[in-house]
Amino acid sequence: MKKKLLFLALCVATLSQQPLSAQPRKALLNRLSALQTNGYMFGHQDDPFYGLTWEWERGRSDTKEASGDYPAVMGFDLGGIEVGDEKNLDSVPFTRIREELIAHYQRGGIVTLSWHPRNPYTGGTAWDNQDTTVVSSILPGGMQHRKFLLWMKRVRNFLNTLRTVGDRPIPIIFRPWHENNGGWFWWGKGLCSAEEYKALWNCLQDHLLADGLTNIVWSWSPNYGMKDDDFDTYPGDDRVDIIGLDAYQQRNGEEAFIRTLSEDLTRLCDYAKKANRLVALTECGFQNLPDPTWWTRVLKPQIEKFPLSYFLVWRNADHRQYFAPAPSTKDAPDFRKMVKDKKILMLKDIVD
Ligand code: BMA
Repeated sequence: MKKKLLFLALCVATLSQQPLSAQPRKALLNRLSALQTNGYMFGHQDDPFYGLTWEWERGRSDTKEASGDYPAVMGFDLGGIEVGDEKNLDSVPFTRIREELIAHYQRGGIVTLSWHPRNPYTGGTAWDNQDTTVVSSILPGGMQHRKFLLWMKRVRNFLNTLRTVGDRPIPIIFRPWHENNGGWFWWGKGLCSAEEYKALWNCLQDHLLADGLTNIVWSWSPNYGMKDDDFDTYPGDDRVDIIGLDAYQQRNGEEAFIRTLSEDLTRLCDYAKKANRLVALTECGFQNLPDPTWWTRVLKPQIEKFPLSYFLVWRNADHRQYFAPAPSTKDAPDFRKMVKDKKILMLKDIVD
C-alpha cells in the first residue's frame, strides 16, 4: 500500500512539474545555478535605451560607460503590449526591446521581463487601484475574461518572437504580478484575495504554457517588508523558479533598509534552500544615489550575506530618476570599486 501511494505521489509530482520542464527554461535555470557559485550578477532595467544624458542611441549604456562593461542582466518591461501599443509605458518601442533583448542574449547576457499591464477594467494604468473587483473580473467566468484572453495572447505573441537568428527560443526570466503584497497595483494586497491572486498567476501561466512557450523561467517577486500572510499568495514550488524580492532604500532609511532586507532575505533564502529554488533581488536601488558610497558600504555587504542569483537596479530615466551610475554621477567610483570584486558579476564575468 505504502509503495502504491509513493508511486502515485511520484506520478502526481512528475505530472505537475511537467509543464515547467521545457528545455530552454531548464538550460537557463542550470546556467543561473552554475553562475551563482561564482557570485552575484549585476542587472539594470532599460540599460540600452536611454541614460542620464542620452536617449535611443544604439550601443550606449550608462553602466558600461561608467564601469567598462555591460550589466550581466538586463531588464525590460512589457507594459502596453497587452493593449497592442507600439511602445511600452516608458516610451520604448517593442521592436527595440526585441532587438536589444536578442542582442544581449547573443552577447552572452541574461534577460528578465517585468510587466506593468494597464487596468483591464478601467483602462487606467497598472497603478489604478480604485476597484477591488478587477482581478475577479478577468478570471474565467468574469466579465472581462474575454478581453484578458486577448491581452494574454498579445503577451504570448511577443514572447514567441524572442528567437535567435537560427530560430531557437531565447530563455528569459518573466516576473508578472510583482509586488503584490503592496496595494499600489490593481493585483495587489487588499484588491484581490490570495486565492484570486493565485488564480490570476495560474491563468496567465497556464495560457502561456498551453500555447507552447518553452522559454520562460518564472519569478514571483513580492516587495520587501513581507508579512506572514503574504506567503499565502505564493503560487507554489511547481509554478515558481525564482523567488524574487523588490527592495528600495528610502532617503534617511538606511537602517530600516538593512534590517528589513536582511529579515526578508533570511526567510526567503531559508525557504528557497528547502524548496530548491533560486533567490534574486529582482529590483533594488536607492534613487539618485544621494550616498556616493552606497554600493560598497550598504548594498554589497547585505547581498553577500545571502546566496542570491542577481540584483537588478531600476532604470536611468533622467536626472530626476536614476538608479545606476553614469560617468558623471558621484557614486560611479564606488560602483567601479564594487564591480572590481570577483564576486560581483558583469557581462564579461558570465560569458564562457
Ligand atoms: C516605476 C517608475 C516609472 C515607470 C515604471 C515602469 O518604478 O520608473 O517611471 O514607468 O517603473 O518602468
